[in-house]
Amino acid sequence: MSTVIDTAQIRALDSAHFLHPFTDFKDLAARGARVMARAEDIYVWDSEGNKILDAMSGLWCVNVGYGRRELADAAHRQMMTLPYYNSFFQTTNVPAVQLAAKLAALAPKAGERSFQHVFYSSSGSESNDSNVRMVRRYWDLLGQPQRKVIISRLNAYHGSTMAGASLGGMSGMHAQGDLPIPNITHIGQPYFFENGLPGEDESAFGLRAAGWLEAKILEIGADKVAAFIAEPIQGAGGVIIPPANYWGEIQRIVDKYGILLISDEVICAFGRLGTWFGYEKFGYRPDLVTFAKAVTSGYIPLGGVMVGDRVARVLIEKGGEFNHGYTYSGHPVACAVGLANLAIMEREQLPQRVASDVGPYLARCFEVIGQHPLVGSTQTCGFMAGLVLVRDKERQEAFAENLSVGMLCRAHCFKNGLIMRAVGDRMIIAPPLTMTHAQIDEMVALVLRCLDLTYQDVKKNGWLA
Ligand code: PXG
Repeated sequence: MSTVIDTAQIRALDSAHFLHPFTDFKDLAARGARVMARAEDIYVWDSEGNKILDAMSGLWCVNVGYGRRELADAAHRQMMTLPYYNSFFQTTNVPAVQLAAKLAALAPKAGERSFQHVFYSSSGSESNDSNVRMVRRYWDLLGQPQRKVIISRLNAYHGSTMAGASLGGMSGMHAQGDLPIPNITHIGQPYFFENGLPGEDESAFGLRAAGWLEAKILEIGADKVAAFIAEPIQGAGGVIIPPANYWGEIQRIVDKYGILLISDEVICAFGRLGTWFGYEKFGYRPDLVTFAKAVTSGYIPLGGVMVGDRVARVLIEKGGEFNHGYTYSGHPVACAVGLANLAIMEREQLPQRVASDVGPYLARCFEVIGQHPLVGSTQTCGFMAGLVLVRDKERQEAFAENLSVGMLCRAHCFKNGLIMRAVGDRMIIAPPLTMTHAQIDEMVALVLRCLDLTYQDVKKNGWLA
C-alpha cells in the first residue's frame, strides 16, 4: 500500500499548528519534523520513502508489531456495534468486562496479592493519577488519613500529568510547573554504573539502594507513608535493570512497614520481560499495577490500574462512591482491541518466546556488542536492552555530558535506518516481540555500524581517553 504525502506541505502545517510533546517548539519548526507515513511488521517508512527498523516498538508499545489486520478488524467491528458508551451511570459494555476478566486471569494468584479488579483509563499518566487517588482513599477508609506520602525514585518515569510528573523523578519535568505536588518524595535509583561505589559489588549495591527506601520511611515516619511506586525496570530512565537482590529487599521493607507497593508496568507488562507482568520476572508482589501501552500494542489508547485484593476489598466494602473516573474509562473500542491484542500474544506465545528464545538470543548479541571499544557495558532483560557509551572502556569513564555523544549516535541510527533511543549516553532498545532471529541479526548489524560511525566521530574530535 503506498501513501502519497506532500512532505513539504505537511511539514509546514506541522510547524504552523502542532505543538509536539517534549519538544523545543521553535527548534522543530525551524528544522521540520520527519513525517512518518506507514508501518509494517518491525519497519516504519517516512514520507520520503526511507525504511527504518523500529527497535523501540513505537514508544515501547507495539509489542505485536505493525500491520495486524486482526486489531483493525476488532476496532471496526466494535465501532459498528457500540463505538462508545460510558461506564459511569450503572452501565457497562461487553469488551470492557471481558478484558478486565482476562487481565485478572493472566495475573498470577498470590493470596492477598491476587488481582480480580481493573480500573480503566486511557494512558499511563492517567492511571498513575488514579493510583494516587486510590492509595489515599484506601488509607482514609482505614482511618489513617495521615498516610499520604508516596515515595518514588529519581530518574523514574510515571507520566506527564501533574501527579504522573510528580511521581516521576525527572528533574527537568519538576522544574516546569511547580512540581512535585505535595506529599511525593524521591529516593535514589538502583543504577550500579552511576551510583555504585568504588570496590562495591553489584549485590552489595542492590541492598544499599533498597536501603534508601527504609531510610526514607524512617525519616518521614512510617505512619505517614502511603505507598512506594516503581517500575520493575526503569524504561524511559535508560533501561536501568536493578541488581538481582534489589526487589526482594524492597518487598521486605514495604512488608515490614505495611505500605502499599505500586508496580508501574506501563513498559514492562505484556511480554516485554518474558512474563505477562514485570513483577513476575523479579518475584515481588505489588498491591497495584499500572498498565497502558502494549495492552493494545499501541494501536489505540488504553490504560488502567489492576487493583489487588487488599486494596479492592477496602474500596468496595467500605468506600461508598469513589469520586473519580474518565469519559473513556472502559472504552469499548479500546477494550476490544486490547482483547484481540492479548489473543495474538497468547496464540503466538510471545511472553514465552521472549523468555526462552528471542530474549536469550538478544542477550547473546548484546554480549558481542559489549566488546565494541565505545561500549562500557551492556544490559538486557527479556526484550529490552541498554548499553552505555564511554570514553575509556578500561576505566569505565563517561563522556562529559555537554558532548551529547548519545545524541550523535542516535543521529547516525536515524540516518542508517535504525530507531534506537538515547538517554544521555545510554543507547536503548525495546523491539517488537515478534522479531525473528534474522531480524535481530539485521538490527544488531545496524547497531554495530552506528557505533562504528560514532566511534570515528569521537576519535576525530579527540574525545576518547
Ligand atoms: N509509566 C511508565 C513506566 C511509562 O513508561 C507512563 C507511565 C506514562 O504513560 P502515558 O501513556 O501517559 O505516556 C510511561 C510512558 C521515553 C518515553 O522517552 C516513555 C514514555 C512516554 C514518553 C516517552 O522513553 N513512557
